[in-house]
Amino acid sequence: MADAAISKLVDRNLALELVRVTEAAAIAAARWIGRGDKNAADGAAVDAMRRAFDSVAITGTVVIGEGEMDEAPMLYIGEKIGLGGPVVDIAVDPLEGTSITAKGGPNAMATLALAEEGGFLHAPDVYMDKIAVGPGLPAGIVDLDASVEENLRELARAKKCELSDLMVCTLDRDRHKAIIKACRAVGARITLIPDGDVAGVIAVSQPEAGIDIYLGSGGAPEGVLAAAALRCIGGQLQGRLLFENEEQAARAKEMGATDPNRKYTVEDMARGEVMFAATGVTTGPMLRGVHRTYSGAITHSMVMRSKSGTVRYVEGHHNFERKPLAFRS
Ligand code: VTB
Ligand code: MG
Ligand code: MG
Repeated sequence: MADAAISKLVDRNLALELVRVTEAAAIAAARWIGRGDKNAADGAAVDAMRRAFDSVAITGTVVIGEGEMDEAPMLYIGEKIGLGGPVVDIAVDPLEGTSITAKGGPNAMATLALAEEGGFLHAPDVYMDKIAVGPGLPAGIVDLDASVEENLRELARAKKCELSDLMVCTLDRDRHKAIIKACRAVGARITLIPDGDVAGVIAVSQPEAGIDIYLGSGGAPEGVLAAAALRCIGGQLQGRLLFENEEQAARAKEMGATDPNRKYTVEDMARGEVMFAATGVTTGPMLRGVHRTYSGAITHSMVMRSKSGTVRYVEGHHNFERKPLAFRS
C-alpha cells in the first residue's frame, strides 16, 4: 500500500481513537458531578485523559493544555503523549466546565482536538475576545471591530430575519454587561451561559441549537478548541487575545503570537487537517451527559474531521465489570 493510503487509514481510525480518550475523561469527571469540588472533577478528567492517550498511536505534543510545565502535572504545554505514530499537535480541555460539573449544571464536556504539527495557534491561558456565526454566511459578515449593533444588523440582513429573531449566546459575566445591553437595545434575544464557551461557539454551527451568534470573551485555549470544531462543521470565528498585563503579553509573544491586535480566523487558529472530539459529562444541547448503569456507563460523544466534514455521534456502552481499570483510579 502506498504511504499516502496508509496514512489516510490511520487518520480515519484515529478519529475514533480520540473518542475513547474523551470518553475516559468524561466518565472520570462524571463521578464528581454535583459534589462541589471542581478541582477534583478536573483532576479526575485530566488524569483519565492522560492515561487514555497512552494507548493512542500518535507522537503527540500538547500545545493547548492544562498550563505550563511547572504548574500542571499532566497534559502541560509541551508534554509528549501517545504510543508513537503520526506526528501531531494536540489541544485539550479534559473538563470544559469544571464549575458546571461541581454544581451538576448543564453542558460540561471533555474535549480535545488534533492537528498536523504546527496546526494550532499556541494560545496562552489569557482571555480571547470572540465573535462567531454559522456556515453559509458571507465571509467577514461580522467583525470584532464593528459595534454589536452593526454586527447584529448585518447578520439579520443576511439571514433575512428581524433583529428580534436573532439569538445571541454569551457567558454570563459582569464584563459582558455592555454587550448584553447593546443586544437588548436592538431587540435581540440572548442565552446567557454560566460556563462552557467551547459549546457556546460550536452552537452557532449547529442549526438545531438555535444560536445565531456568539459574542464575548472567554479562554483563549477554548477559542482554539472551538476553532478546530468549526474547521470541521463550518462557520466563522474571529478571536483576539486580550492581555491584562505586560507579563501576559510577553508570554504570548514568546509563544509566537507577536501581533497583540491580530484578529485570528478559524484557519489561523486551526490549520491543515484537524479532528475534534468531545464527550458529554453533564447533559446539554450538544451532548448527553454520562449515564451510569448498573454495570457501567453510557456516554455520548461527537467526533469530526476537517477533511471529510463528517460529524459522528457515538454512543458508548461501557462495561466496568469487564474493563474496570480503564476508567477508575
Ligand atoms: C470560558 C468558559 C470556560 O472559562 O472560556 C471561561 O468556556 C472564561 O473565563 O468553561 P472566566 O470564567 O474567568 O469568565 C471557563 O469558565 C473555565 O475554563
Ligand atoms: Mg481545563
Ligand atoms: Mg475550560
